[in-house]
Amino acid sequence: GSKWSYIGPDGEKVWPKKYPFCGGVFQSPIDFHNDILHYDSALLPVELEGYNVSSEVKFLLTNNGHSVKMNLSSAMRIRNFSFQYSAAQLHLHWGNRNKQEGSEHTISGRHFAAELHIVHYNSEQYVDLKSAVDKPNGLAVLAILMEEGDFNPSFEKIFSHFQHVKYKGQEAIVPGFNVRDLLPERLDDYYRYEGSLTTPPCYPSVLWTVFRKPVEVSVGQLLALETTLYCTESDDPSPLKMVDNFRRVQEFDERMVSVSFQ
Ligand code: BO1
Ligand code: ZN
Repeated sequence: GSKWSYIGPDGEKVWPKKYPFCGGVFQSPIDFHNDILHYDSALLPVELEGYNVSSEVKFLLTNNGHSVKMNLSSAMRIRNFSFQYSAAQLHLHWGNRNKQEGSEHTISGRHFAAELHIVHYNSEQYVDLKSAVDKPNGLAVLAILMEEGDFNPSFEKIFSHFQHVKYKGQEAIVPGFNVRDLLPERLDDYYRYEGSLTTPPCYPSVLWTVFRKPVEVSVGQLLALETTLYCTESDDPSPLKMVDNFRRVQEFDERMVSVSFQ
C-alpha cells in the first residue's frame, strides 16, 4: 500500500526512505526564476487532438486519498512533441484557505492557488501509463496554474461532482466535455523542462510543460476544492481534510528551463 502523505511522520522529508527516486535527480516541482530560464525558438505552440470529448463518453472520477483524479481517454493526444503522447488522467494539487499557496510550480517564488496536471504517456513506445511511468520519455504532463478570479464553468464540470467523492476510494462518473477549455487560451507560452513525478515514487520520467498564464476559478470553486474532500475513508474515526497536497519546490542546480516566450 502507498503509505506516504504531505504532513506528519510520512511527509515529504521521508519519502526518499521508501522511494529512493524522491531523493534523486531531476526532481519536480521547481521554481521558475530568471537565472535558469532560456528562450528556445524551437518551442512551438502545443497542439492537442481529441480533447473535445462527447458527453456519451464517461470519465471516472476518483478520490485516491492524495488527490482527486479523473481518468481520460487515450484518444486525447498531444500531436507535436518528440513522441506521441496520449492522455491517461488529470488531477489537482491545492492549498487551504489560510495560505497563499497551493500550486506545485512557482514563478519567481510566487505560488498560485492550485495546479491542474493533465498526465499523458508516450503511446508511441508504451501501451499504458503504468508501463511508461518509470521510463525515459515515458510521460508528458501539461500543468495549468490556477488563480482566484472569475467563475470557471469548465472546471465546474468536474468540481460539481466533488460531493460524491468526498472520501478516499469513492468514485463518480463525469460526462465527457471539451477538456481543452480547462487550459489557458494561449498554448504558445510555456516553461519546459525534464523532471519527475511530484509524488512517490518520484520517477524522473516527466517532460513538463507548465503554461505561463494561469486560468481563473472563482473563490467559491477554490473553497469547494479546499473544503469538500478528505484523505481518509468514509468510516475513518479521525477524518483528515485533503488540503496542501503539493510538494515543495526542489533544488534546481545545473539544469535549465526552456521557455517559448521572450
Ligand atoms: S504528477 O503529475 O507528477 N503529480 C504525477 C504523479 C504520479 C503519477 C502521475 C503523475 N502516477 C502515479 C500514480 C500512482 C502509481 C504511480 C506508479 O504513478 O498516481 O497510482 O502508483 O505507477
Ligand atoms: Zn500532479
